[in-house]
Amino acid sequence: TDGGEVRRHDAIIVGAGFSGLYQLHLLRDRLGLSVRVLEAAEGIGGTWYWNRYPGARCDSESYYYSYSFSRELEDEWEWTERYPEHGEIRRYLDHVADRFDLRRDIQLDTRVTGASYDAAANRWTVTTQGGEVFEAQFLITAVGCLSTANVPAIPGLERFAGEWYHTGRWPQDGVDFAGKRVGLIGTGSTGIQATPVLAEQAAHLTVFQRTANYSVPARNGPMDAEFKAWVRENAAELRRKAREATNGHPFDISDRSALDVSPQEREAIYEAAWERGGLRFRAAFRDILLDKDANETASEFIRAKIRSVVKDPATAEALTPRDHLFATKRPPIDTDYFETFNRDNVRLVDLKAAPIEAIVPEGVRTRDATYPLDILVFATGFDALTGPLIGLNIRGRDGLALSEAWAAGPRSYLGLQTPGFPNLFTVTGPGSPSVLTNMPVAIEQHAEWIAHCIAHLRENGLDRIEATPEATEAWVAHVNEAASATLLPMASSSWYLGANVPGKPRVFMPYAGGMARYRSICDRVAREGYEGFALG
Ligand code: NA7
Repeated sequence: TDGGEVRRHDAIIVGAGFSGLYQLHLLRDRLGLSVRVLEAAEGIGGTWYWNRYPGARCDSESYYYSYSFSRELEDEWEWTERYPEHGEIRRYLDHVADRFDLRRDIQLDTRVTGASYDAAANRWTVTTQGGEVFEAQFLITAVGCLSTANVPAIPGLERFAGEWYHTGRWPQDGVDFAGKRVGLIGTGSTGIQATPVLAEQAAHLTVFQRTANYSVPARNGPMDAEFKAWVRENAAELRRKAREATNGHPFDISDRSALDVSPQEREAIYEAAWERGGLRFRAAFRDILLDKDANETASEFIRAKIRSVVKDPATAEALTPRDHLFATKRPPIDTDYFETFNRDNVRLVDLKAAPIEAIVPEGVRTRDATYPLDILVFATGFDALTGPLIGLNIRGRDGLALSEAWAAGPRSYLGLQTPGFPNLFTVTGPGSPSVLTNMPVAIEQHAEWIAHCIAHLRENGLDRIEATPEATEAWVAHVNEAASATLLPMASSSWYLGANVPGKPRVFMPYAGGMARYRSICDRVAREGYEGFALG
């Protein structure tokens, strides 16, 4: 503030999405701490505040992409569709904020620009764009994993005469595509969700594809009365399954190998999985992400589906993924994605055949053509996991910058703490299973672990917790080993590896050992007096 006033709290939480809301509730209402949440956006919702592009919805199913900590909350909220749309998720989070009276401790429109640790005082000083200064013993980042937009540096963008948008920073009031020639760059989960909706809304859509992708039908639809009743009856069991699952989803993964069945049986199993749709397609066999030959059967099944849906053979061929195996990059799910390329007003441009050279005032120029456009949409992803954290300009002991500590890739203990940064907790940080999991399950586990940890410190008259370098080295090695036990590191261009951002170190960032295993490791660490952490 102008008067140089410093606001003091026990804890500062950065971000008011799924993580920040629950962390506030736990620290304030269960532990009785003084807490302030600082949020850059003008509303609650975190990632879901910004992702409002046409077709934006969650790939986890609504009845388990939600909090499980309050039975009453669960009972009073009704989802309308199998997969929640962005607006419905925001309404849910707004409801949570009201219901638990969270808003009075959340400061919106407040972008954190720096945070530094003073060892003598054992305090974090947090500064904001508006010039405010906060001090707290604990700093908790709840900034999401896919929240720093990646807009590729294509020459000429500043001279584009039309409008352009990144999907992860979508205007609050939406964009009017009626009558427009629209270009979409990117065919990850986002581009694949947006394509069919843009094709409906725009006069013409050009999809610029660098890498063809696999996608499985979501089979979205309304939650009918029968399904709602089934969810209510089985709520406790579904939550238990989600908590105990390797990926935070309450469905069973088959215990059969794709290679142990006859080709006919395999085809029938994949057909049934294709009909059920969504992320559970992967559950058809246990070894799709573990064995290359097993995976190839799933990859080939989807390639055949693409050929059977897309009528123009050249377009079908260009849409057929060959550079990576199914689900080694985050697998999209869709509503009529491949079907959309049968429309008269949709064109696919294969950038492997002719890369983008520049953006020109009238549109996008590739090596062999110029495509005139009124609106350009970047569905080009995010500086995942580390981007939002490094963007906070965090400095720990002796002025050590997080960007320096992580110069060769993120190094955390359990994804929760980094040596040199005492009392800093990173919810769903790199090294945690977050992005490989149904996110709310990972978030609840992290927020609860952090709350227990802070309670432990206070009960024992301790002020400080910091990951040791040795435990961190061991965890980084374990994260690598867990990834290597799967096919995931094989997709050399995935954002799991940081490969989508030029100059970013190539390190497999999430923990691929499974949510259940991760949870038991975290529980054991806590039980054994916070093994691997120095307490003081
Ligand atoms: P992704 O999955 O990172 O996808 C980004 C897409 O944009 C992908 O197809 C990229 O092609 C493409 N891309 C990125 N940069 C360029 C340039 N310079 N030129 C052309 N094409 C480019 O991001 P999403 O937003 O779809 O999904 C992120 C996560 O959000 C998703 O996994 C869910 O967890 C939710 P590439 O494959 O790199 O060749």
